[in-house]
Formats: sequence, C-alpha cells, structure tokens
Amino acid sequence: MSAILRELLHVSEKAANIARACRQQEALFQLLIEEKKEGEKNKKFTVDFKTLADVLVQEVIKQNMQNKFPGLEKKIFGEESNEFTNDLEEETVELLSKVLNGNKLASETLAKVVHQDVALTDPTLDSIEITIPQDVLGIWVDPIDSTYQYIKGSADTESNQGVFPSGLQCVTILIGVYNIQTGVPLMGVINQPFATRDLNTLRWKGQCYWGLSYMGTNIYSHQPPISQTNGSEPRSPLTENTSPEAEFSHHFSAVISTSEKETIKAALSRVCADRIFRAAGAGYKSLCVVQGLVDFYIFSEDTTFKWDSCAAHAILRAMGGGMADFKECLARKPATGLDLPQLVYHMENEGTSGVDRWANRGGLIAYRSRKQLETFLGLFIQNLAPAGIHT
Ligand code: 2IP
Ligand code: CA
Repeated sequence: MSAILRELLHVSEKAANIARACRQQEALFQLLIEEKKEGEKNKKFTVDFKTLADVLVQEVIKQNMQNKFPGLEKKIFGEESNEFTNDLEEETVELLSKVLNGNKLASETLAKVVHQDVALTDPTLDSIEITIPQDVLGIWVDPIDSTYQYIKGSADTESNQGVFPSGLQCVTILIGVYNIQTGVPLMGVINQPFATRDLNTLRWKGQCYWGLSYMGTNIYSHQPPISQTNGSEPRSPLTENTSPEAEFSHHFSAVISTSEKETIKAALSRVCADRIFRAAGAGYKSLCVVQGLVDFYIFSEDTTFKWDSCAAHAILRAMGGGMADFKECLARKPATGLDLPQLVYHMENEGTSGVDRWANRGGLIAYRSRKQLETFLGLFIQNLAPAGIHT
C-alpha cells in the first residue's frame, strides 16, 4: 500500500479532531462564539480564531508528514501561509497561549488535541502494495474548506435528497497529492468531520473518503450507503451503455454554488429539470459527486483554487471520472474522442498574482463517468442561450 496515503488518512483524522474539538469543547467553543460577534473580530486575539484553527490544522498536517517523510513538507502547499511548528505539547500550549491572549484553558485543551494520537486505517488500502517515489509529489491542502459554515456551525440543516445546502456537513478537510512534473492528481483524501450527529450525545462523527490513481492502479474507499449517513437513498448511477435519449429522460443531476450565474442556471434547469441542488463548500460539492448523490458539480466562475479541487479530483480519477475546465469543455467539440481538458495542479496561471495564481480560472466540472459527461455537455451546450457564459 502507499505509506504516504496511509499517513494522509491518519493526519486528516487528526485535523478532523481539531476541527470537532473547536466546536465541541467548551473552552474552545467560546472562542468561536467571540469570532462570530461582528465588530469585535480580531480585536481580542492576536490572530482571529478562524485563522488559528485553519493554520493549526494545516501545520499539524505538515508537521506529521515531515516526521514520517522528511523533505515532503517543502512540497506541501495550501491556502494558509503562516508558520506554526511545534513538536512538544508544552511548547504548543505556550505558543497558543500567546496568540490566545493568555487563555490557559483554551490553549491547553487545543494543545492536547493537537498532540493526541488517532487511529484511522482502511483494510482496502492495506491490501494494496504500491510505492510512489516521493520526489515527484506535491501536496495541496485546504485545512478547513467552507470556513463560513464552520464558524456559523449550523447543526440542524435538513438535506435535500441527501445534499446539504449549508451547515456543518458542508465542512471538509482536503488533501490532494499530484505529480509535480505533469500536474496530474494521484491521491486524495476528503475528511468530513461533521458527517452525522448522535442525537443523544450531540456529538459529531466524521467520514473519510480517499482515492489513489497511479500507473494503472485505481482504488478508492468503500462508499458507505448514503442512507446511513444522511437518510437518503443514493441516485441510481447510469450504466455505461444507456442511450443518450434514455439518459436524458432520466435527467442528469448537478450540484452548484449559490453564486452561480443565471445563464448557467437557466440552461441547467432545461437539462436537469428539478434535479439541481445548491450547496456550500467546493470540497463538499465534489464529495456529493463522489458519493453518487449527483452526477456533476458545475462551477463557471474562477473562485475555486487548486487546494479546493485536487483531493476530489484524485478520488474521481480513481473512480473512472475526473474534473475538467468548464469553459474549455464548452469551447471544445463534444464527443470528438479527444482528451478532456483536465485540471492540472503544477503550474501557476500566467499574468496573475496572489491567490489568483492558483485559481481554477475556467471554472470546473466534476464527474464520475466520461460517457455521461459527453452526453451532458452536448445537451447543455444546445440549451445555453447564445450569450453563453459571458453574461
Ligand atoms: C471556499 C468555500 C466556498 C466556495 C469557494 C471556496 O473555500 O469552499 O464555499 O464557494 O469556492 O474557495 P461556494 O460555496 O460558492 O462554492 P474556503 O471556505 O476555504 O474559503
Ligand atoms: Ca477552500
């Protein structure tokens, strides 16, 4: 098996524990409450708590990977650029205490979670022997995707046929590994720290998904039946030999951002009818495709980044799908047999600066089946108003 992927699963669970602790442990939860109060933001602490949770999760991932695979930490990139490195629990307390304005209890609680060990293994992963050379790997980390939902912390949002439009279920920890020479995603972990809540104890349980696609080996985590996690049946996936007409009569389904353009929504509703879902979080929306809750995640804007998409892209590749540049998909002639314009992860966008260097500039479309995607694109392009995506 891939030792790196096993370690990534392990650190993602550590990260999920930190994310859960900040909401469930009273001393830490109080800090989140402070964070929510408008106007008081950033005044009380040296850094705001949201940023602290984000930075801490990212640094824990980095530190743990460095300990097991020295050198790899230099190739871990993410949204947060702050440094927070510490191997000893007492030193972590001290450091946290500084940024938390001397709040000893909160610092100790947080340091304990940071240094606590976790066990997360998967027999499917253990059964496979695969070695990937470390020097070709780069890693994109999104320590807490959907930070807005994380801070808001809604626990009682109802799902729409299994898809949560908002709420803690939309929060994910994303770790994607890619080849630094080709930009192709190879391994991905999506940890959903708040997947289900025990109504007696009110404690959250997480769920972790992974995938590996390397030199002809394609494996991914066993998918738990969706009904177990959020009370809904999974969509029946289309078989590969379904005719286009039959596929259309079945109606495709898609999950989109709440900020999607009107022209895109109008064309989509012609193709998907009522099977369009809105949801928060780029990571969560991709997870809905992985889980089979929807056929596609479509986003026409340029506000997702490499750290938002790499993990899910690797899992979808392992499942036989992928994640392509949406604008390029619309511009290309459908069903030409040519390769799809897959997103790549190793190159900065030319002529940009700051985070925009790593934006998925042409938007994205995530899918599980290429055949299904080709049929969908044909229909979608026909249904797009002449003004297209430029309005
Ligand atoms: C965000 C987050 C948002 C998403 C945006 C991401 O990352 O996933 O929810 O917007 O693209 O960059 P939307 O929900 O409209 O898809 P973060 O929460 O880490 O800033
Ligand atoms: Ca994000």
